[in-house]
Amino acid sequence: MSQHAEGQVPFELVAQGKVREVYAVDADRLLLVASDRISAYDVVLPTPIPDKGRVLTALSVWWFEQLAPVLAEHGAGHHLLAAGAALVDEGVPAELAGRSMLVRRLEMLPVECVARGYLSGSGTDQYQRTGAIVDVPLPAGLVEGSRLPEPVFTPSTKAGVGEHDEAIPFAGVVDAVGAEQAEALRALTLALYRRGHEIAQEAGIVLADSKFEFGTLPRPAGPGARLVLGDEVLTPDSSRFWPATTWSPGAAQPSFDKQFVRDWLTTSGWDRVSAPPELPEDVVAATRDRYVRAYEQLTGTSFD
Ligand code: Q0N
Repeated sequence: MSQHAEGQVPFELVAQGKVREVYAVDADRLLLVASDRISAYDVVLPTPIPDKGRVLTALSVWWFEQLAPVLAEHGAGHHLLAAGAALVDEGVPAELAGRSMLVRRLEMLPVECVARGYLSGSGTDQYQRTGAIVDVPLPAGLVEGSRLPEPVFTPSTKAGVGEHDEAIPFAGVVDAVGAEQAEALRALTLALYRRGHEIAQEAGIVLADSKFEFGTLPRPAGPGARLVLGDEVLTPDSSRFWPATTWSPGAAQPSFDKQFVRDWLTTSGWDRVSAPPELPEDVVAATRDRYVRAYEQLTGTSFD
């Protein structure tokens, strides 16, 4: 099981994340390749999770289909052109095709569009300090894991590799993309989150929050350009998935996918500074099972 796609892809690497790579196919198209790598506590672990890249790719593809009506209602689109076995015809090696998406090349907007329906993580930290998430005030009495009265748009800057995204006020989005585009991003982000939450809830998963990235098509560009949803969507790597059965505000919620990894790392003696240890095979197997279950629970179809 190879973790890195580099060297197997007959295209130029144009961007790289902790667990994914982006390749240039031609002037109009990119290939997004998801690896089997997993990160925890901000570092990539040395042990791959078999099939993670294929599961998250299949899940993103499924979500793009589910969300297409929401996008259309907002006069927007998504970047997905093709995925999976169909990509072999495009020159993608068969070993990579299942964890790859062929997408339209966009001009990406320089903001991360975050929607939160529950208080968690950095949102809780900010709330405890200020009663708000940047410029979005929240009612008193919320705790880690609380459902918010309404989902909120809490955009952030795109951090470089090794840095953390920094929450910004809505005015920062206006500065970056203009008032009209900023309003459209907020409305679309919240609409996508609401629909995603509704679908996940039916499958017994709490979609606590999610991060979306948007771009515009290079040609029409300028103010009022049509928004296009990019990146991966509503995967456990871009969103917090919690099991609905154990949701209980007041303490950290168990992660649907990564809890076995976090629990094992916590008891392993790893100091979170040194190189992380290899995961034992039972933790790998249980984690793979969680990704497959997330896919199967959400889509109602088996993963093969
Ligand atoms: C792009 N990123 C940052 C994969 C995702 N459709 C697109 N057109 C042009 N650029 C991009 C996309 C997309 N998606 C987005 N980098 C390039 C997010 N990356 C980080 C690494 O993993």
